[in-house]
Amino acid sequence: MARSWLDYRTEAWVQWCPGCGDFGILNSIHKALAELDIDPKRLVIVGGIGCSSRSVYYIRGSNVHTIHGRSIPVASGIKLANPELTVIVVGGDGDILGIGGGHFIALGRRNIDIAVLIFDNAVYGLTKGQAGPTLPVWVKTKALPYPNVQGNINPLLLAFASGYTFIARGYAYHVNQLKDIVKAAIQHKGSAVVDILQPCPTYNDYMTSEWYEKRIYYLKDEDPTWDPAIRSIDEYRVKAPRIVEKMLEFGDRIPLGIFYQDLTRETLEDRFEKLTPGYLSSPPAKRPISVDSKPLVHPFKLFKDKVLVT
Ligand SMILES: Cc1ncc(C[n+]2csc(CCOP(=O)(O)OP(=O)(O)O)c2C)c(N)n1
Ligand SMILES: [Mg+2]
Repeated sequence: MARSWLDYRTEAWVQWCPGCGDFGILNSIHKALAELDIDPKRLVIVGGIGCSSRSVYYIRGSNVHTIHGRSIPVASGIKLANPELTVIVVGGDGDILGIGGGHFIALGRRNIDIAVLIFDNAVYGLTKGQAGPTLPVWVKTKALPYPNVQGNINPLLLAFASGYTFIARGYAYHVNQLKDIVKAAIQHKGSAVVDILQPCPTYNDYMTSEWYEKRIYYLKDEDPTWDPAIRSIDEYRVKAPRIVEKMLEFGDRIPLGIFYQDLTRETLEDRFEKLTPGYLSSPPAKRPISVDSKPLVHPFKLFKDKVLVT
């Protein structure tokens, strides 16, 4: 029998403030996983540190709660060790774009088949509301003693420049539309990013649900012919200027939906297969590590020449 979204919930008590956008995002992930009928045993959700990263406890899977900003390298190692797993990164704007910014860029360059879901509330929620990397300059939220003096990152353009092959934006309280975007990100073969606009009713009293709901609209509603797919370099040349124009739009109007999906680029897994044929059918996680209780790789011999073993 197909799984329902209820099957992806866990027993853990959800520790978020009333009205937090994280609830909507969590629900859309549950629903996306159910519609894709993903086996929780083959699902790995990796989170960093932050309110949003706690989602790893609220979704059934073989999940990992890592340290601040390091969810992407941990997820990359898991996916490369066993490419059959569905690997999803969850975390906040601070975790993924601030302290983890270098790793975020590296994943785009690699194009590993991982979906990154940014819970973007523009503040450091867990540590009581400091300015996050997506908070616009001169905005003064209630937790800041002075207005924000730093400029903000545009996550979509950063992803585009880094080489992500699927780039989208969703809104936390539009659960069903977000569910469809998350589903497409998981199904995409390559590095996918979804920037999810998320009100933080406790600390961000500027980007509230009213603020967002006055501004957001869907690319497809404005232009029913909108098609983010890139199937050739010629299609890229024709579509890229309009895609970048839409990515730049963030003010009185904020577009949502799938901006870009490059179907032409190979993944790192494909490149590994070219370099070492057999990698995909026999990835590291499936190789024997011992025969007759004797390890095939002896850790001391492995490190013999290194300073690690004296
Ligand atoms: C190395 C390190 N530096 C700083 C912190 C403190 N810290 C914990 S969570 C966090 C930021 C959380 O913001 P975000 O990632 O946007 O998640 P949110 O809570 O808003 O969902 C910070 C700075 C930490 N845990 N580890
Ligand atoms: Mg945040």
